Amino acid sequence: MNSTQHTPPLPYYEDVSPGTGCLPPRAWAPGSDAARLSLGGTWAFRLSPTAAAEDDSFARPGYDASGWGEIPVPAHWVLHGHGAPIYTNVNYPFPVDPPRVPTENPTGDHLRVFDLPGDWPTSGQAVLRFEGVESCARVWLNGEELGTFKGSRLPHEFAVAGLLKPSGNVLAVRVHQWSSGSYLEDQDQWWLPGIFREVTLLHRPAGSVADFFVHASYDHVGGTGTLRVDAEPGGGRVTVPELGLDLATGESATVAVEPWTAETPRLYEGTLTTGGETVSLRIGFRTVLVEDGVFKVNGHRVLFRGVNRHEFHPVTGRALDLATMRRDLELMKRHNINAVRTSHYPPHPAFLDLCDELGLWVVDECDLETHGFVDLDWRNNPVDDDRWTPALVDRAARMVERDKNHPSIVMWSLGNECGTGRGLSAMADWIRERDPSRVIHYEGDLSCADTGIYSRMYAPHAEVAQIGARTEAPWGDAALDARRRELPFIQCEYAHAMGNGPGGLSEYQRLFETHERLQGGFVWEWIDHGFARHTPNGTPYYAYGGDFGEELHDGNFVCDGLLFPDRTPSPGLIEYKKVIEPVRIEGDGSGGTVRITNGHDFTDLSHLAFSWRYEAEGVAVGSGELAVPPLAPGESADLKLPAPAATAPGEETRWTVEARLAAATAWGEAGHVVAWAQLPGSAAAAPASVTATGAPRRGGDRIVLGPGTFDAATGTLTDLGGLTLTGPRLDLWRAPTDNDNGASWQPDERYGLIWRELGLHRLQHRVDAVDLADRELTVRTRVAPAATDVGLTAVYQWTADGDRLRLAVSVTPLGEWSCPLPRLGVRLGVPAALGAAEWFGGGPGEAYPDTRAASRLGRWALSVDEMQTPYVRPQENGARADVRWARLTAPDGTGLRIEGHPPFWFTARRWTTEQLDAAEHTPDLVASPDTVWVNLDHGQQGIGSQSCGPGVLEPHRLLVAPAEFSFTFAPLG
Ligand code: IPT
Repeated sequence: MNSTQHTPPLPYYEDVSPGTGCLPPRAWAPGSDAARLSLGGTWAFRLSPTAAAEDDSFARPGYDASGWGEIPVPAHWVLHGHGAPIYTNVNYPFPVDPPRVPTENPTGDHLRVFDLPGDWPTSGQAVLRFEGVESCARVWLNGEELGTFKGSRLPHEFAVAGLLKPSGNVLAVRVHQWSSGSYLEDQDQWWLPGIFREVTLLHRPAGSVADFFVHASYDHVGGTGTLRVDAEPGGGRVTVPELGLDLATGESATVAVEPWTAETPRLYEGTLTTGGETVSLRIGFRTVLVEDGVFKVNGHRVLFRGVNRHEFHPVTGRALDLATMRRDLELMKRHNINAVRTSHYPPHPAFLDLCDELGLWVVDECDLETHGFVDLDWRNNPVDDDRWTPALVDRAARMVERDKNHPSIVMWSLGNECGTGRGLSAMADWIRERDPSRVIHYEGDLSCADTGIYSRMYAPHAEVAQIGARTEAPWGDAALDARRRELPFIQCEYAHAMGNGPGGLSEYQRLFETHERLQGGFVWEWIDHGFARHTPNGTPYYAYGGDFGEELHDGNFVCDGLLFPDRTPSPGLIEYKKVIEPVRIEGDGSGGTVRITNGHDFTDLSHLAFSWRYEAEGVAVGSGELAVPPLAPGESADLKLPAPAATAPGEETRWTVEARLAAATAWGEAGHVVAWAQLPGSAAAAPASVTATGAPRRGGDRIVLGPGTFDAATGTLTDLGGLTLTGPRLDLWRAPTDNDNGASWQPDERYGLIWRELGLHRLQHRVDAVDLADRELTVRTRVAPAATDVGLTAVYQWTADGDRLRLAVSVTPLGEWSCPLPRLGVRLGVPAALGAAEWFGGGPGEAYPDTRAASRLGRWALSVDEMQTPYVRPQENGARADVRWARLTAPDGTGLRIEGHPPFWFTARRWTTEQLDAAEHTPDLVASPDTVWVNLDHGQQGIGSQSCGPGVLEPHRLLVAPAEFSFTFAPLG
């Protein structure tokens, strides 16, 4: 520590100790029959600008707080009109001088007067429990100081029996936003001070359970479970009626059981009874171990289809209600997610109960991150300074002791992004000693000296492939390198879901399914942390970093989830669901067979019902059930599809095969689609060509060709059969996505910046010739940005038959291009009345070259407004893949039909790309009263994951090359 200018001792909120006066940590026991009193509700509240602005007289009984404000508990005061949230990712929002914090240290005094219920037991002890307070609390009851604590997302308890009165108890809590603990809580999220989890008074009867540890293992060979419940004090009894068990604490028994897995979350109800208390137990039998370099549960390799979950609600921040927690888990299960890393702190304990119940593998992570030291070359990093070790071990112990009885937890994670240090080893040693039954995880130390699994974040595909083959480049000490090479591998973070994306999921999944060592990963992250706000005129939007006047912030990097802030699934989640589906349905349509493979780790397929549909031009012409045998995990079967129904010649057909839940589960309704695939049927006949029958005629400043009218000087289409158009012309620009822009630490290929630098958002179109020939109109142009000699020639060749216009575009690059293009196609404007879209192609949601697994060929109808994806920071969105034809119509049926040869990317929006690019929040997007802007693209650049991870894989880059594509336009109505 390099702190200067202070005379010890430091005040409690700045000293490195974890606190004073707290009881030892113990197991979370929601199922206790001992009396409890919730102290949640409305408290008196006063905010001070510094830690010492007010004395502690408010804690004394009789203090008059009538002049104070109010605050709900649990809550963050910055979300209740007192101060404001701050968002920083890596940076500490205060000078780094551990363990000192700024003098300006918002301090919230909380006051609550409560009575004991009439039936509150008079004997025994009582405990005051805090589930979570950010970041440091000092607590008094009836004027007596109980102590202080840090460790925001960890529980703390005080013994209070002697202080309680039947009525008029005064509970006073002083909370400091900044403390030495803040140095250990530099997670990438909003800084949100307050008492944000419950406060409860717990009766502790004489002879109650001080702590208990359920050991419930599973022997997959014998099919038996072994149960032993250790408790303090001893002498209690454990019953599990369903298993006929009645044991003394500390005694073990082995009986036939059904194991707990994330796929089959089998829990047995039990009780632990001591002289004074009965605690209900929910016991799941399972055994976790690393064997032969593979992470196994119950003897089987597990593949993590995971997400990183921060606790977040767009209104209440990290004060989450039970319904929101359950909603998160239902959404995960419905999207085939089977694992959650509790980034980067232990979640509300009830969340883990729900994980046990619904079935998720959990990596429980300690409340620890010191990332802000990275730019200081890790100088004074608390995890490498022995003075902090007690605080670190205290955090580990509070996590493990609270959460140790959850079968869902299979790994303990020491924390996130702390560099390396002896403090981490001390935590790992403590955990290993206390609970050897789980694997220890930490990503930040490549040596893996303290861990049982090799974990990385955002490793590129090629490197993951090497790791899968255990041929990664050697690193560090030879013995440790050899040890690490024997470990299983996960990506604790990958596929950065910021804005549009992530791209490249399919390629990762293929690797995970190929190499035994690669046991999946956890997408970063579950939900966008955008706060619900309104503009002055009442338009809702989501706020991100910088929107609260923070002087240092990281903008919309806080919005990088698979869910929008309101928990609507983003296209990224739909894509992830498809990519990780636990059943593979494959076939090329030839031979009328489909191959079904069970990709579950534990269950057979008997819980799924399979069906097929045969579609012509996106319209079902036949459907039925498909009998699939109850394949065991890893097994495949080739099944015959019925003879296809006859369809009209030239119609494009597809098989769609779906696997649905046969019966409702705790998280999904019967019929919920778990997996699906499309198999090709017959291909479309060659497109009906437009026989050029019309001849272009020039008249004044107009040229008329078939149903089209063109500007004679520029060759631009201005009218089609009475529809006023802003004619199609070459377009290369897209509003850069967060993944296009890339992260500041990405050295190159930040194409969003490169494109802008090159000027692709300000292309100039020089018209070189407007040539009329016998049956065609040819417009030759050179398209290029100012100040450079690179560009493209675009030749537009127009032909017409009676009522259709065909446009063939031919593009030739000029000069030395050094980057791929954002998009390549044409943009046109159509009347704003054409607000309804229908298309035959990929849908229903958006897709890009490397995010298109979930796009299915069909006939889709959405309004233009519904085609927009409301990324919190507006950016390119809404393209539909593989579109054969699209119609845009007005309510009166007039409109435009567009057919593409080859199929195209279809985008329609009520603002221009330039407006989309300029927007910072969704209300900045103002619909044009005149125009719907339509992009018809021959190519799109992939999305990648470069807002934190690797960029677009080679095959998904839109390289600059000669291209030819065509569209047929027909007026409707
Ligand atoms: C990684 C962090 O662990 C995570 O908390 C989050 O910040 C994520 O990045 C980006 O959203 S660290 C990164 C520098 C690799």
